[in-house]
Amino acid sequence: MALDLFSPVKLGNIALQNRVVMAPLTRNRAGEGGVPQAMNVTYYEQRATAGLIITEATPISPMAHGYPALPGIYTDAQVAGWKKVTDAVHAKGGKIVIQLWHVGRISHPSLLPNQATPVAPSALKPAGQAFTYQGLQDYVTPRALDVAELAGIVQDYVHATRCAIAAGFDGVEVHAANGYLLDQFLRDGSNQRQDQYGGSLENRTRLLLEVVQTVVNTIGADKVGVRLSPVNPFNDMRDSQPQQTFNYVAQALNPFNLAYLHAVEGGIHGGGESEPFDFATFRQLFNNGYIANLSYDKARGDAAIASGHADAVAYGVPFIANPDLVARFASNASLNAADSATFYGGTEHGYTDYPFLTA
Ligand code: 8OZ
Repeated sequence: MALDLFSPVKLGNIALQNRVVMAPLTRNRAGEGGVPQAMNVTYYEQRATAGLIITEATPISPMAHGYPALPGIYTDAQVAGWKKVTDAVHAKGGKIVIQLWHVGRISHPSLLPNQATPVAPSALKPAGQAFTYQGLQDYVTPRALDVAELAGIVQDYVHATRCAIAAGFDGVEVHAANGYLLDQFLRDGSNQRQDQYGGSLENRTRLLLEVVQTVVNTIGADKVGVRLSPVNPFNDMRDSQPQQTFNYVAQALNPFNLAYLHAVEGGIHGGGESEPFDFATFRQLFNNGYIANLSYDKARGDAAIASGHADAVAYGVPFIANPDLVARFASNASLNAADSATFYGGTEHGYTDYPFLTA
């Protein structure tokens, strides 16, 4: 029989009971100090029947923040808060990895320690506005990171990975997508450095590979995934040759023998039209597990798995509105509609109160 969304699979060391993955979803509902709170535990626990939960993007340090009410993964209190999440998911038989995040230039001084200027590969101000506690405010021109500072950022990923292990996660996903720091280094629209971290593909990929290497050394390659978004223009991103750039990145990740590569296969968050891109070739260049994401429904998810394009499929908006998405797919039930007004920030409403199927 052909494989489908309900076939179990192992991604590295992570055994999934099905291939319906919960995509990382920013929800801006963490407690004081970036500590996951009770409603966050309930939210993830409700979705534990996913084959794998990828948490919301989670800052690895105070300088990695860029939006209100994000959780973090760098203090003891945050670890204790996340431990309640992983315990609840594991008690329901689920698997959960945490997405490690540094926003780079997609931030604002009001969100950073001592009103610091956001950091980036190059001092290029992104078009658009930051979501701050004072409302939307124009992005500022970021400060180009000095080469000597990069080792400190790599160390922040190591610290966050150690915190993730202490918090009981099944692995970590390195967020290198959607216009945040690692993606800002990869794409030449945001990286105009003249040193060994800019210019050639080898140089633009260097920081990502250094991060992946140290994270792999910390937790083991079979518990590490990487997320890329080759043609997502969101956050004022562009690359002059996306296919060449990201084919190179996919191949450069092969030697690590990672658990998986996770790809956003187009543009998201209303960033505009995405460039054409051959995701079939990109996927074939990567030797290990592949999670596909972007507007898949059940039929397209099954087809992507049956054809061998993907090993698993990540669903975002459907998981916001359907905690029991797996059961609904299994019984071909209709899906709850998602309320976009409650995606970012707020209370339990639009977060933990979407109805389950009734038996
Ligand atoms: C939507 C709003 C804020 C952040 C991403 C972490 O796109 C995000 C994000 C999405 O990866």
